Formats: sequence, C-alpha cells, structure tokens
Amino acid sequence: MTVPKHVVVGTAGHIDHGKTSLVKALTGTDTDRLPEEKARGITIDLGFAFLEEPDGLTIEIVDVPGHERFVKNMLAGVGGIDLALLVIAADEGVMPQTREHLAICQLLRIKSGMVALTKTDLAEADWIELVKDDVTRLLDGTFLAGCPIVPVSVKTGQGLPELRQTLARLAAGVSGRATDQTARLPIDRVFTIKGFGTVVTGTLMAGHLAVDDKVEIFPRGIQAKVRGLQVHGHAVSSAQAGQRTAVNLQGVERSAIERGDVLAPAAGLVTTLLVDATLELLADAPRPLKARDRVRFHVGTQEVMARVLLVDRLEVTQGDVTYGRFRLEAPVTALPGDRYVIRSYSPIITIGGGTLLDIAPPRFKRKSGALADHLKLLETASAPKVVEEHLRQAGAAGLRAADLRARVPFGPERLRSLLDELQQAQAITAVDREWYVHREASDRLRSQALALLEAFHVQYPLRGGISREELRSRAGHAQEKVFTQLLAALESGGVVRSERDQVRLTSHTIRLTPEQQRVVDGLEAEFRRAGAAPPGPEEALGRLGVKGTEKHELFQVLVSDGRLLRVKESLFFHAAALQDIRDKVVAHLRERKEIGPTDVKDLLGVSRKYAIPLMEYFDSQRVTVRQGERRVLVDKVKPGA
Ligand SMILES: Nc1nc2c(ncn2[C@@H]2O[C@H](COP(=O)(O)OP(=O)(O)OP(=O)(O)O)[C@@H](O)[C@H]2O)c(=O)[nH]1
Ligand SMILES: [Mg+2]
Repeated sequence: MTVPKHVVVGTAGHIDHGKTSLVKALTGTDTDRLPEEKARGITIDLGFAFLEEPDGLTIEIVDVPGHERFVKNMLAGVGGIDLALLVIAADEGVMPQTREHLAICQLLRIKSGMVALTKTDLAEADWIELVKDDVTRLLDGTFLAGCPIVPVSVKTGQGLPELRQTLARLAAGVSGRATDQTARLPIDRVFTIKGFGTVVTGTLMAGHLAVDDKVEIFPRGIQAKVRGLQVHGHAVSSAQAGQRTAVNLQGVERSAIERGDVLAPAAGLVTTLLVDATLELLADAPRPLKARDRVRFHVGTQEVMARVLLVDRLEVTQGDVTYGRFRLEAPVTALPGDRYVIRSYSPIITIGGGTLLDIAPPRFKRKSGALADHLKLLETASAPKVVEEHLRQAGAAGLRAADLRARVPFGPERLRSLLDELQQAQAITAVDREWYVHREASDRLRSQALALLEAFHVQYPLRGGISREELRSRAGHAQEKVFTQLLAALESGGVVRSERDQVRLTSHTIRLTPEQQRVVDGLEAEFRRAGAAPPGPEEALGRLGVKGTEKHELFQVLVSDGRLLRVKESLFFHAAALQDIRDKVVAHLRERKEIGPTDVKDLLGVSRKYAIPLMEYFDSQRVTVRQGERRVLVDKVKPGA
C-alpha cells in the first residue's frame, strides 16, 4: 500500500486539557494566534500546523477549541479530518467536552485516531492507570475502541516521540480520497494577504483544483478564478483531495465570503433548502427529538438553523435511528453521503446527526410510507438502483445529467457510465445525451397519450384528430422535449399520425352516415363553386338544411382534412379556390410588381369584403408583404428594404 502524502489530524477534547500545547510541542507552531486567545489562555477559533515526516508524509493538524461555547468552531474544523487526536488531561480525566467531541467525531464517521493522555507530570502513576481504565470504558463501542492511548507531558517531554510515531503509523493506514468527484473545498477561513487579495482555506474534500480554474463560491453564486494555491506553506500548481489547501482568489472581495461557504468548479454543485437524511439521536441526548423541533444543522463547515420533519413517526427517542427531513432556514451546499451533526437550539449541545440521502428531495404526500421506502432505497441500494430511483421519482419530466450529478454520491464519470448501463438495460431512456426519463414514466406517458387519443376519437368521431398542444397539456403537461420524442416514436412505430399540428391514431378513420356524407359533399361543392366569393359557414350549412356555424362537426370534417381553409374568422375558402386565387395574385405581381385592393377586386371580381382579408392572408402566409396600401412579392423585397 502506498503511503498517502497528506493526512489531516484534528485535535478534540475538553478545555484546558493541553491540545494547543501538544500541537506546539509536536510542530513548533503556536496555533493560538488571536490576541483574545493569548489574553484568556484558551483557544477560540481553529488553528493550523503541520508536521513533515522524513518519508514524505505530511501530517496537517487542525487544532480546535475545547470551550463549550466554541463547539461550533470545532465542528467547522473536524469535518474534513482523517484522524482524531482525542486529548484528555491525566489529572482531570474524562470531562463533558471529551464526551461531546468524541460523539461529534463518531457522528462524522471519522475512521480512526488515538488518545493523548496529557499532563502526566501532574498525576501519580496509579491515578493515570485509573484514568486509562475510564477512557477505555468511554471509547468502548466507538470508532476509537482499542485505539492507542499514549501518555505524554509537554513539560517533561515524556511520551512525545511515541505519540509522533503512533500518529505516523495511523496516518500510513489512511486511505486516499476520491479524486474522480467534483472538487469541493468547504471554507474554514477567509483572509487577505497584502498584494495578493482574498485567500480561503479548507480541506479539499474531493477532486483537484488547479491555478486558473474557474470556481464558484456556494451558496452565494460568486464566480472567481484561482490565482494561486498553497499546500502547507508551499505554492503549488494543483491541489489534490485530502490536502489542506489555501486558495488565492481573483475577482472576489474578502467581505463577500464567510466560513461555511463551499468552493467548487463553477456550476459544479447546487444549493438547497431541503434535505432528506438518516437521523440518529444520541443515547445521552437530554430529551426526545420531536417533529418541527428547531435545531442547529452542521454540514461541512456550515451551520444553519433548521426544522426537523420526521418521516414515519412523531418523535425520535434517545438512541433511535430513523429518517428525517430538514427544512433549512438558509441555503446549504452539500452532497448525498455527507455526514452532518445537529445540536439542540437550547441548551446548545450536540444531540445527533446522520448521512444526507437526498439534497433535492421530491415532494411526497406525507404519511404515505412511500417516502420512507424511497429513503431506504437511497440509503441501502446499489449505485444503479439509486440513479434509477431518482429518475423514477422525477416522472415524465425526467432529469438532466447535471442535476443528477448534484444528487448522487458518486463522481460525474461514474454517473455517466451508470446512465449508459441503465439505458442499455432499457430501464431509462435518453431524451438527449444530457437528459433522461425513467422507462416506467415514459411508458406511463405513452399509455396515457394513447388512452387520450382513443377517448378523443370516441367523443369526436368526425374530427380528424386532437391538436398536439391539447394532447400534451392533457397528458399532464408533459415536458416538451419528452413529448416530442414520444410522438416521434409513436409515429415511426405507425401507431399515430401527425398532420398540420393534429394528432390521431393511425387506426382512426372518419365514418360518415349517408346523410352526413350528403352534407359534407354538398358543403364542399358549394365552396368549390363559390370560388373567390364563398358563403359564410352558417349560410352554407343552412342551404343543406343543417343549423350551425363553422364549429359544426360536419363543417369541421372539411376543415380538419384541409379541404376548407380559414382565411379569417368565419371566412373559409375551398383549398383549390384559394390556390387559384394565389396563382392569379402572384402572376399579377410578377407582371406589375405591386398590387392594391382595387386590383384584387378587379382581378377576382369580388368586393372589399373578400379582397382585404385575402391580402392580409397572403401577407401572413409570407407570399406578399405590405408597403403602404399596396403589396409586393416577398421574394422581391431586398434585404433591409
Ligand atoms: N504541567 C503541564 N501543563 C500543561 C501540559 N500541557 C498543557 N499544559 C497547560 O495547560 C494549560 C492549557 O493548555 P492548552 O494547550 O491551552 O489547552 P487546550 O486544550 O488547547 O485548551 P482550549 O484550546 O482552550 O480547549 C496551559 O496553561 C498549559 O501550559 C502538560 O503536559 N503539563
Ligand atoms: Mg487550545
């Protein structure tokens, strides 16, 4: 196994137990930099130091405050660590923040670590043994069970070499982080450096960053460019997942960014106000967690207020594991798979946490049980099943690959191959290469559209078909692209026919009774004979002994199959007559270059009542174009004239 080059260690433990002193003894760096920290002798905010081991391993250390009021800062620091260094003073033993910090590291699924039993110079040997037993009991059942416990003193130097060796050994066992995922840097510090401008730091959680990359600060939507990168004090051209990284940004003010923001490639992530997650309440939480309780929600380096919504119960009792939905009071940028921690509103203590399952959860009817099933699937199913489930929930609207990318816990390349796989298995269909619909949804839309067509033909046996737009809107306002694809498939399969924006089943034919046929034939003959001076629909129908307007189904038979054409409102011409008129108008224009209302009247032997609508119709058909009171041929108009 190759030794990863960078491992991030986070301190943890009760106030005054010697975390900062230990970091200084190991690295030579005093991480308490603030004047207030110096004055009060306590750590308030995160501190950073590093150790370079001879074999090329760099151990980066995040030193956190132990004070109960600054657990919020501690949380921002330990989100990205590989190893926990739990510091417990030998003279005092296990204290409240020893437990709370351990619980936080446990909730964040930190994989391993060790205990430093500090200030051994202040305790007797047999007392130290008692404290050790106590610590062993505390760690029982946690990720630190059976971990090394190294007694040290920074006063005498006792145990420091062992501690350093132990850290290096643990670091060697840390596996590298995914570099195939979208790069993400949850920001834990923002400052300015004279002559360089804004700098942000954090642990690069995934992917890589390079100088000149275009990045975005989420959830603020601020675009910036990477001007320079530093990894533990050295300028580098690119940084890898797992490294603590300082990013010098171009094009953004220091005041525009805060701890808790996330740096990622432009448009690489999304923000959300609603997340679904697994939810465990700590066994020693002071009271059950009730639906609608207000909590402090921590993910990455962010903290926002949130309301808990429970999926299948009204309250969570201590030690329970269930599913929860969080309605966030400010936008958050995170990915499924991320661990989060919740603290109660008051008193401010850590009470639980879990794994994010969905950062853009679908709306579900509550209490239906379907949400719990959906979340169970996201939590436990294989990667292809998870992708499939998201698409199934998206219904006929489908999902774009870019939106899916922000909703699954694996990188873009993996997602691409999963989508290809699902498509080959015909579980999903591609609307285009960037847009997918679940097979069930497209099948449902298909049967819905066919049922609608059938019903329409039964209701209106004399109509040629339903308008495409009407069909789409009745089919649940199917997404335009998805619907177009469906129609194309149905048409190429010979199931439907589309003509002039009308859709019908191929099997549908208009069957007229002899009486109906007489009226239709009579109407057609009437309009054909009338030529350029057709009767009104009511009048024409009346002559055949039928009462009705152009809306009459027998009149519409001729309209929908194109034998009658509408020129204006209730003015219809026979298609052959209209073609004839058009030929005459065009011939006139070719000869005389222009035509006016009087010319039309003379040419066709009709009144203004027909001449004006006809001229407007030819304009709208882009045969002619109007110039004052006269028309010229469209193809004779010079561009720009
Ligand atoms: N005698 C003795 N004193 C120690 C030892 N380590 C730390 N101290 C003292 O304990 C006090 C607290 O040490 P810090 O390192 O600031 O403790 P901390 O855990 O960083 O405290 P917070 O960051 O505020 O939680 C300081 O006065 C240290 O000098 C040690 O090994 N022996
Ligand atoms: Mg400290």
